[in-house]
Amino acid sequence: SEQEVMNPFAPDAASVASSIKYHAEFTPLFSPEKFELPKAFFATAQSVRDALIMNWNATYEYYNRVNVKQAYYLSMEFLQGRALSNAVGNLGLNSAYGDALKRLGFDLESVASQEPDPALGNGGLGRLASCFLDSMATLNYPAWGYGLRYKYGLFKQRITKDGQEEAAEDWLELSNPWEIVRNDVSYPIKFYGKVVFGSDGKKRWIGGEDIVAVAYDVPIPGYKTKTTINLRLWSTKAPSEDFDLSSYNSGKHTEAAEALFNAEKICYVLYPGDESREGKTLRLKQQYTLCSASLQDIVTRFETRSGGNVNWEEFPEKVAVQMNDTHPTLCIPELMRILMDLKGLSWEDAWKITQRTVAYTNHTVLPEALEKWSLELMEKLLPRHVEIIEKIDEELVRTIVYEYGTADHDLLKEKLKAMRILENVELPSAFADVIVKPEILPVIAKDTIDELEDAQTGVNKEQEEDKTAVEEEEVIPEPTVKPPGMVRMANLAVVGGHAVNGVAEIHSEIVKQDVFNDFVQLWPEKFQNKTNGVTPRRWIRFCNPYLSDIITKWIGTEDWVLHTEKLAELRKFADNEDLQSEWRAAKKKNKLKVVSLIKERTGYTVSPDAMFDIQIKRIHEYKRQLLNILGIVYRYKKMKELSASEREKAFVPRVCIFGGKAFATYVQAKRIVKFITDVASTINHDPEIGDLLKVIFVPDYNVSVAELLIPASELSQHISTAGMEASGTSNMKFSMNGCVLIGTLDGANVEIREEVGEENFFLFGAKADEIVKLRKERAEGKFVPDPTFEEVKKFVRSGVFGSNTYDELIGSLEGNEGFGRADYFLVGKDFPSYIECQEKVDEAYRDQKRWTRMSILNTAGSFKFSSDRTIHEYAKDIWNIKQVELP
Ligand code: DL6
Repeated sequence: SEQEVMNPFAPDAASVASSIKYHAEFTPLFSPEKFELPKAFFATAQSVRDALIMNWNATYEYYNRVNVKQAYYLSMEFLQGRALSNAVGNLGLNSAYGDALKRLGFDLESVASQEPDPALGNGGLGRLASCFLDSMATLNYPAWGYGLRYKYGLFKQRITKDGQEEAAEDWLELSNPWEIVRNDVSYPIKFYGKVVFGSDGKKRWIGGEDIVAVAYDVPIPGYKTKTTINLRLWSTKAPSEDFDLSSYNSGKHTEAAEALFNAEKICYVLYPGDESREGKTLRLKQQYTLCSASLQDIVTRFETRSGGNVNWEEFPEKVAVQMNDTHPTLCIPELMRILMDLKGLSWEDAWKITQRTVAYTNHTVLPEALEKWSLELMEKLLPRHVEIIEKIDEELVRTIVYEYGTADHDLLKEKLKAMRILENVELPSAFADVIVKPEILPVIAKDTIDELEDAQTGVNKEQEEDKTAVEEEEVIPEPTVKPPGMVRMANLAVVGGHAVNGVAEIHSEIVKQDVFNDFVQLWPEKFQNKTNGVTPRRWIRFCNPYLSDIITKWIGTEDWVLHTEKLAELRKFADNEDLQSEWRAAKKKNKLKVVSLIKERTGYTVSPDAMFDIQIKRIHEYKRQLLNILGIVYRYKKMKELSASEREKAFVPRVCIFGGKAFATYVQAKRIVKFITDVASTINHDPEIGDLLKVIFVPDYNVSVAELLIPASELSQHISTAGMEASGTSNMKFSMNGCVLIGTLDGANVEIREEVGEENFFLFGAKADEIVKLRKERAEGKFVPDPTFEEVKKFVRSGVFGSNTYDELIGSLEGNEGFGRADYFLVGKDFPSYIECQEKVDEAYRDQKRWTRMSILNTAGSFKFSSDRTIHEYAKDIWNIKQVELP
């Protein structure tokens, strides 16, 4: 390949083959007599890792030597996907490895398909983190990722006659060839215990439960660069002395190992069920482990790089910490604790340093997803951190009162209610100090003074007054249950960081106008937009080699992989018949691969000549898989009403493909999965319909499945209720791969449509600024459903998909008693415009020239959505780090 020609040090096939054979023999993991595919994968991966280790060490040494400012991306999720093809591709060693494996009797693709797909993430947020790592390495930014090494990834999904079933995903079963355990990099992590004053008058957190976090490093190679950065994942274990040998010897084997299990279980699973108190405690332990281990590591590196000359004020000039959502927000009190309690800094200095170091990305506006922790639980588990959070809250209250003290009482109350970090917690008693200094606060609202005084004395005047009234009237009041105190992590993240960003333009606007509007008024300069992106290496170059070759041929260079703006050059060939027929041929080859995947995973045979219409993402009501499947049901009903010849004339043949996991305890999402599979089994077995319509639910959707489906897609669905999808990233991947999108004006759809052109995007549905009004109308019974919607619901209830009448599912669209909010996601409202839009899709697809042009213009217009662009923006606007190329 072009790259191998450029790289005179690239090993040849013979030396690669001998390195693979060496590993098969000397680091085998399998018995010696056989050399089959699984062993070939491990030996190949180990051989690639050898090549990475040199660059990895060189990168680390260089950063140390020049003491660069480094960014650290902290995330509870990294959805890495398979690493072999990506590493071989980034190193430019495809032909060397391809040929070497051929000599050994294998082919690279089958060997690569042996790799377990590490699912240390849930969906878009984790996959974004992994795309970012690829871009950081590729662009030579000094940056690392920090996460947790979960023993079990996101569950394995099985589809049975009852719907989704979950099973443990033991991705480490055969070991992980990419990771290196650093036994010399471990940190103590403490839980519980108490806070005392040391003899020096400083606070000390003592006692409690101690565990150890150990570093497992994974190399992240950049594309066409030596830079290989690090993803450090923490695993937890008990200190070795915690194994109780005497209990063990006395036959109490389980008790003897209890401490070991308690420590190890912290990193067992991604997203442990957190309905129970135990589940919540475990999740909080996970979050704290990530923050504490990573910050201890970062601080140690800063000290080492400073030599004997540590100047803490320089910390933010050497370190940037990005918190991926609120999950790592404990970074803020943890950095404060380390700086004050362990390094002896004052509160003021520690606070300045912390704020300048840390930044926060918001990934959702769904109120139920904005994390809150019980204050009581946090106080038990992390007593010192709660003290620090209380003080941050107190300082925030001071700022709010100062800012709004002269305004009307209600406004001040509202601000305190919306902005405080602590919820349902009385105002800090220290406020009395402020109150008695009217020169600081010109006028303070009377209510606030009352509240502040009450907080001090523990008496509430209104209650006192009420009590008197009650006594007079001799009415016994209902006992009121005080809501529990909570810690609002998003508010803490906004207050403690120097930057807050949303992930698409429309989302960042909603963040500013709505979710954090009160904070925007105080600190407008903190708020930014960083539209997400995806790596063009994994998401076109490697997953779609057929299309990549065509792009390279027509643009005349492979540079577009690094400079995606070159994709725009395809625009001028959009109507060229030669390009069009090559383009269609590539799509067809990718579709054929999916035909095999579908056969293998579901047993169904589908036609590669039908339109491939795909919706793959987590199953969630706001993403509206229900709208898609009801649209399919409607289509099916219309087909059944026609004669065979009319049917064929009226409809474009389609294979409608779904993929995605429903969170194990999300009942409604699981109902949707069940409904899709029920509809599929009726339609797919209907002999009258044949290839005109097939519905496929691909089980166990993951990154590797996406890498097959996206290149084969022709239409993809991004149909969330407007305002609810922060960005979406699969929309970007589809568009890059020449897929036309049908969608609402939501998340990154808005920007994609702008870039690819309105005529190359199928738009429907209500707009974000109409949603509140529409919901209100819906709730007040003013909504008149379209007859098509009534018709489709009636059809579902008629028993055509089995005996189930789907009362809960269809009921949720109607707000019947017991079925929750009336169609909160506005499926009924958007249904007619969705159906109409789907008719336009059919019409466009019938004209293959027009469709291919739309497809080419999607790829050409997708260049903005490279994560390289996003990472340049973070580096410049938030992290203030510079590209450093290795000598
Ligand atoms: O920013 C990455 C990704 C967005 O593309 C999705 O729109 C958004 O839903 C997702 N957010 C989360 C956060 N948790 N929740 N819910 O996964 O982030």
